[in-house]
This record gives sequence, structure tokens and C-alpha cells, in this order.
Amino acid sequence: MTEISIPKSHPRYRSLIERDLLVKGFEEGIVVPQGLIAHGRGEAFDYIIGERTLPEAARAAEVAVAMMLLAKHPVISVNGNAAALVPQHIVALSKETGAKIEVNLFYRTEARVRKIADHLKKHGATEVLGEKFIEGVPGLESERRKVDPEGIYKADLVLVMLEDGDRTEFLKKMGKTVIAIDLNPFSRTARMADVTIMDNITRALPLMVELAKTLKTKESNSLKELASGYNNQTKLAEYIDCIQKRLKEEADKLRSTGSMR
Ligand code: PTJ
Repeated sequence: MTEISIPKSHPRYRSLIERDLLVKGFEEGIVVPQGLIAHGRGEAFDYIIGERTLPEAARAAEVAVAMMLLAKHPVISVNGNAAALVPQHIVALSKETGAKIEVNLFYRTEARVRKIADHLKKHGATEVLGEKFIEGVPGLESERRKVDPEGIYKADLVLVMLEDGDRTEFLKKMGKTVIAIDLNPFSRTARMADVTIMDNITRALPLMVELAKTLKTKESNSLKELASGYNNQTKLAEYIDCIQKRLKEEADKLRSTGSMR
């Protein structure tokens, strides 16, 4: 990695640090080159929403955590990008909610699964599933069909982050609840999930950890109430409204500065 330190005063400091984490992950064999491209797509959406957690995303995160705490066998599915960007928060969320961690990769190699598991263990995980697998997602042809019998296969709820388009549909067909974190409200994953948190995982995961600390002290009835009546399609429409509103505000700002010149 180019050893140039990024000044904290740089307006894009956070974004540049994220890029560095991904490049480091790439050099260590955790992130695939395609993951760098995928991150770029995410960055574009993040830029448009103003690189902040929208109120709708905070609400989705709360519902998601309530569902994780209510689930019998929740599993956090981890890919290369997530492991590089938020390993400590994945471990913390697993500890706060009792969810298992499983490495599940689109560009799967056994060596990479092991590397990611070791990386998560270095960040405090005691158990990481994914090395032992069955071809357990009927109809799914990608490498993501390889799931641990004690993990995703058995799960009643799966948290997925930065997904390619096809898995959520098949997990849903298996009767599982799917929570997705995806900055792109147009993606198939975002559309197919039960709850989509349209936020950068670098903000969503820390928020979920904090929410879990509070929500785990609540009775299951109040968690059920919190999660009830959530409509993901309506929420996605609200996200798209936010994007539209922000674009219009930016265009109006330019028009008004233009008219002053
Ligand atoms: O590690 P592997 O082998 O499992 O491969 C992982 C990648 C990411 C390469 C694979 O899942 C993939 O190709 O994903 P896609 O189809 O590019 O989808 C990734 C989605 O995540 C896109 O909709 C992006 O907008 C979104 N995204 C990218 N970065 C972030 C993000 N969402 C939240 N936070 C981010 N930081």
C-alpha cells in the first residue's frame, strides 16, 4: 500500500481511510479486486445521500436489531469487503445479539475463507463458521450456495452486507428473514430483503451495536412491537424520495449561486 498518511483535516478523510482499509484487505487476500469496484458503487450512493445515516436508515437499523434479538438462530454473513471495513463491529454485533458469524463468499476460495475467519478471530471472534459447508441453498448456483449446516443453513434470520443480486431471493425461498445493508436502493438485494438498511456499513454496523446494547434489555413483546408493521418497499420508496430531494436541493443551490454571479 502507498504509505502516505492522510491528514485528519482532509474533507474526505473518512472515505480515504475506508479506501485504505480495502486496499490493505486486497493486499492481504481478504478483498477481491471486484470488491474494490463494488465499494466505488457504494461510495457514489453514499456521496448522494450526504455520507450520513438517514433517519429512515436509523429506523431500519432499529427494526433489524429487534429482529436479530428475537430470532432463534440469527447469522451474520460476512464477505471480504465487510471483513476489511468493520471486523471489530461484526464481532461486537455478534456478541450483543448472540448471532453467529459465517464467512460466505461470492468469489469463494477455501484459502480466502480461512484468511477472513482468521482476520475476524484477530478482532475478537471466538467462533467463525464457513469452512465446513454443504451445498445448502437450493436453486442458487453461485459459490454462495455453500453454507454451514449449523450457520446459514439452519438460520431463521441472515444479515447480509454488500451482496451480489441473487442470494437473498433464495434465502427467502428457504423461509428465512433477510436483513440487508446496501447503499443502493435499486439493487435486487435491497428490494428482496425484509429490511434494508440503506447506509454505509461503516456507519450502520457501529449504530447496530449501540442499538443492540439498549434493545437487548427490553422484553420480547416490546421488540415485537418495534418490528411490527415494517414495510420495506415503502421504506425504499422513502429512501428514493430522499435522494430526489437532495439532488433537487443541490441543483437549486447551484441555480441560486449562478444567478448571483
Ligand atoms: O467477498 P466476496 O467474494 O463475497 O465478493 C464481494 C463483492 C462485494 C465483490 C460481491 O458481493 C459483489 O460483487 O457485490 P455487488 O454486486 O457489487 O454488490 C455490492 C452492493 O453493495 C452494491 O449495491 C453497492 O452499492 C453496495 N455497497 C458497496 N459498498 C458499500 C455498499 N453498501 C453499504 N456499505 C458499503 N460500504
